[in-house]
Order: sequence, then structure tokens, then C-alpha cells
Amino acid sequence: MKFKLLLLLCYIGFSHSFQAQTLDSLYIKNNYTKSEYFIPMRDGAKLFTIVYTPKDQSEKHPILLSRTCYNASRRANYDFKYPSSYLVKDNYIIVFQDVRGRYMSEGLFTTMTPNIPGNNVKNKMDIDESSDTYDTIDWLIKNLANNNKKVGMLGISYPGFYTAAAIPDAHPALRASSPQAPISDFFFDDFHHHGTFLQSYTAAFAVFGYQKDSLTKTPWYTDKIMRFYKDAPKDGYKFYLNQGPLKNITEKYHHDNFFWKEIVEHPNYDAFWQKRNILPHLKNVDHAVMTVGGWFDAEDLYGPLNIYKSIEKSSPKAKNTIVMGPWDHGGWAKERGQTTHNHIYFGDSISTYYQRDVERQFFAHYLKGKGEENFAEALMFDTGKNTWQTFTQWPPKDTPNTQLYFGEDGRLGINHPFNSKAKFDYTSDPNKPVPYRSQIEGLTFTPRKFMTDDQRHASMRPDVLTFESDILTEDTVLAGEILAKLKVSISSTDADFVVKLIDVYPDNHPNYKHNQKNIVMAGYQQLVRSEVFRGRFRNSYEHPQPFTPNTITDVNVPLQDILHTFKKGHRIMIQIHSTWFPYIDRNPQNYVANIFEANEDDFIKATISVHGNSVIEIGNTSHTRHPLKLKD
Ligand code: PG9
Repeated sequence: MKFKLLLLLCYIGFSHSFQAQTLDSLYIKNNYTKSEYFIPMRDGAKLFTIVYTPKDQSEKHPILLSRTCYNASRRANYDFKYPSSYLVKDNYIIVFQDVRGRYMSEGLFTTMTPNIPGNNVKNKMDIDESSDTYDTIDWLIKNLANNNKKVGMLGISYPGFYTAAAIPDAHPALRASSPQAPISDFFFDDFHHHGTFLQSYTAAFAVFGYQKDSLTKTPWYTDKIMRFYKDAPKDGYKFYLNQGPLKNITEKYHHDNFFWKEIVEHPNYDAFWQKRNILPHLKNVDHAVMTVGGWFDAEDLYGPLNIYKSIEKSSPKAKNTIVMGPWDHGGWAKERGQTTHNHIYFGDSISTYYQRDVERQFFAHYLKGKGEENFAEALMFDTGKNTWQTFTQWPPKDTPNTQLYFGEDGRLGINHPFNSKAKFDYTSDPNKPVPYRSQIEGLTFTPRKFMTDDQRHASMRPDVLTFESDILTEDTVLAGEILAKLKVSISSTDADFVVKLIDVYPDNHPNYKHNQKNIVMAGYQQLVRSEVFRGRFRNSYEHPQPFTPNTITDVNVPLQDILHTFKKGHRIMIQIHSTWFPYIDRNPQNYVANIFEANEDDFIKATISVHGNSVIEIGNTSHTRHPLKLKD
């Protein structure tokens, strides 16, 4: 059991700090000196900060700052792998800081600290991540020897949020920001997808739901995590189904967890979540921003795409670029030689290319004045052709939109509507939910593997609508945003809608040599993009509404963006269903005010109908991403 605990903590640590004792740590030891400071914020709270300074003092060096809730002390032994070895060898003053309320820093931790506009006015006691970063940068440039008064920021996931949260009212010395897999809004990143709750995250709440009672370099919440892992189940689907309604999770595991309480008490997109959304604050951006994300990032895909789009909209003149590669959450910070997701192969040394030829150049130009300013507006990886593409605008404007239509006999029309009067029905049973994985898996800290997983286990089910195109006679590129404009009717008063875009391999496709599990690739149904939408939020995320039974209703499901070539000989498939477990919590399908408080007998079967005048738009759907207004 101890070994499992150690493994789990390493996983949690590794999944956020990408560290390993390597040759790089010898380089760091030989070329950097380390200091530790407690930097005072304007309200007196002191934030623990580790500083690595290049021994080479022949020139003044820029500062690279990363702020984290995942324990800066994990990088206290010259053994970090993020920032990359390319940045380490370019001589930066590398700084890691525990954010307020975490590990060795004072104060209280706040979930996605709300931004308070205009707080770079000194002496203002409104504290947020912008003011803490402003005070940190001010102290660093004034107190660190031999710095060139230019600062860059980078971070992955929650640290990506702290990077983005430093952009509003930024300190004038902040000249280059790279929010990576950044959380932008917890109602659309991580735990919620369009009003559903990601049950697969449930154990992760232990990491963020308890204030520490002293400065510490080790986790204080381990016993809470062990409530899930002491007898870690091998089958997460069965484990969570046996738990019954979410209220049982509260009583059994999270009864004392302040973050879980926030989630339970705010099931809708109310002021609590709205004020934690960083997107509306990303304006008047006056320095270079390069946002980075992974097309298979199951945690934060909404964040990078919408941080880039928000800055494009608010600060059109900003040096604002985006990189989206074939990675899972933070995958660009790890190099394993072959870049694969599950057993899908995308190429060799793709993370090295990004670290060496993209990220390194970005910071060198804006912080050292080295190299050309020739960064692509959008450097996007085509996950079907396995090539990088550059765009002068994202989503691309010169690619005509594609429309997908549903037809009888499971046909999918590409820019070809069928009988709009057709109706496609299934019975959704929350007590026999559609598995989100093709394989059995245990509890996950966060879901990762499903985003290129085989979907044949689902297409065989009667509660999954499956529409498939003819065999493609030429390569078909789908690029940009996706909006599923569903026309639905249901026999009850609430339902979820899962929409999946799938790449169907030819029936004679060979297995992959690198695929040890020997997964049959002939006829493989590779998930390309998916999303789930809780129907009660169809008109507003803030004010949910029940359905009127058996009445045709609009449900617009925005999926995240893609760049994927469906090759000649493949088919395009769409699946639609209403349960997706245990990735997503089960909708009782019977409107109750708060599903976190639903009882066992609230869960009922429902007949779901999708009507033939539904359409899936792909390209520049120009639909609002603003979470409060769904209608075009
Ligand atoms: N966005 C990721 C996450 C946040 C909270 C709980 C679990 C995961 C991350 O920061 O890695």
C-alpha cells in the first residue's frame, strides 16, 4: 500500500512538475547557483521563491518566472526538467514560486483567484494573482543581481493559469508570457464541461480542498487522497457506478473539502464561477504572448484556445500566437522519442522540436533581443496528416466551412443534407451508462487516455447513434471550430448530449508495429474530438431550464477546435449519446435543481430523439464562445 501511495504521489508530482534526476541536473548544478527567498507581497504575506542564477556573469540575464500550486520545493535540488534544458542552457535567471496559500508560501489558497481589475496601483489591498505577480516581479528586478530587467513567464495547467492571470495590469518588466495548457475558467476547463461534472476527477479534489496549517515542503492532504486509493479499485466504471448519486461521494469522501463544497454549492455558472473566469480580463495586452496546448489535452483544451482567441479579440495588435501540437496535458514538456497518444503515432521528437525551435526562440527574442520575430500566428499540428501547418489566422478564414448531416441507415452526409423530417431515437439509461473508455481502467487523477481511444465499444450499443460517411475518395481536412446544432426532443425534462467526431480506419488497415498491445487497427474508430453538453444549460449556463417533454428543442454543443486530415479510404463518423461514464457524472434525466443533491430514485430512463434537421458546422462557426450567451 505504501508503494502505491508513493507511486500515486510521484504521478501527481510528475504530472505537474516533470522532474527526474538526469544529466540536465548535473548541468544545472555545474552552471547555476540556487538561493531561496520569502518575497513580501503588498499585504505583508510572504511567498516562497527559489532562484537559480547562472554562474556566467558575463552579461545581464532575463528572468524566467513560473508560479505554482504544485510545490516549488520539488525543484529545489537542481533537478527540474521544466523550463526545458534548452532554456536552462541559454542562461536565464530561473525562478519558481509557491503561490499564496500553497506549501511554503503564506496566506490562504483561493480556487482560481478572481482577477480584480486595475490592481497594479500600488498600496491597493485588493489581492489577486496579478498583484502577487506584480509585487514578485518588482522585488526580483530590484533585488536580483545582474538581471536585465526583462521577465518572462511560463507554466503548465494551474501554473498556466497563473501565467495568464499575470497578464492583466502586468508589470512593465513582463515582456513574454507563455500560458501552457492554461486553465481559463473552471466551468469549462477541467471539472465542468458545459454544465456536466467530470466525475473522473473526483479524487483530484483532495489536492485543492484543504488549507494547510503551516509552511511545508510536503503534501498535507495525502490522507484525503488515500480515502480513494487505500483500496484502489481496478475498475473505475464499476467503482463509481456502485457509489450511486454524487451526494454519496460528498458524504463518504469529500464531507470536509472546501473545493468540493464550492462545486456542490455552485452547480450553475453563477457569479462564483464567472468572477473566476480570466478571459474577460485579458485586454490591453502590451507584451508578447505565446499560448501552448495539446490537441489531446483532456484537462485544459478550452483554456489555451480561448485565451488565444480572447487576446486576439481584445488586443488585435498584441504579439499574440498559439501553438497546438499532438500532445496530451503538458506533453510538450516531455520527450520520449516517439510521440504517441495511446497507440496512435504522430512522429519522432516533436516535443524536442517545440522546445528547441519554438519556445526557446520565443523567449530569446523578446527577453534577449536575439533571433528574428518570425513566429507563426498559429502553429498547428494536423493530427491526421502528422504535419505542422502555419496559419495567419485561427480559426482559418480561407477554409470553407464543412456541414455534416444525419441520414437514415446511419449515413453521414458531408455538405449533403438528407431528410430533415427524419428522427433518430435511443433509450438512455443512467444505470447502464456508455463507458467512456474502450478498456477497463482504475481511478484516474485526471482522464487522459480517452481522447484518441477506439469507439467501437460505443458504436455497438443501441443507446449510441452512429452516423458514418461513405469511404472518402480524397483527403478531407477539417480545420477550426465545431458547433453541433442539434434539434432534439426528449421524453423527460433533462438530458446530456455527447457528440463525438471519429476517424474510421479502413477495414484492411494494418496493426502498428509500435503497438505492443496489438490493438486491431483495421476498422479502428479513432476519437478526434468530443464534447458533452448538459441540456438544461442550452439557453444559459447561469439559468438552467427543464425541457418540455417531446418538444423539438435546440441544443447547440460547441466542441473544441481541431486540425485533422481524414485520409482517402477512411470514413468520417459522428456518434451521439447521453451518458459517458465515469468521465462524466450521470444526468438523472429528470430535472432536479442540483444534481449533486439528487437521490437514487431521481434517475430515470429517457427516450432521446435527434431530428434530421440537425447539422454539425466545422470551420469558422463565428458562434459566441461567451459562456453566458449560447444563441448566435
Ligand atoms: N488543470 C489541472 C488540474 C486542476 C485541478 C485538479 C486536477 C487537475 C492541472 O492543474 O493539472
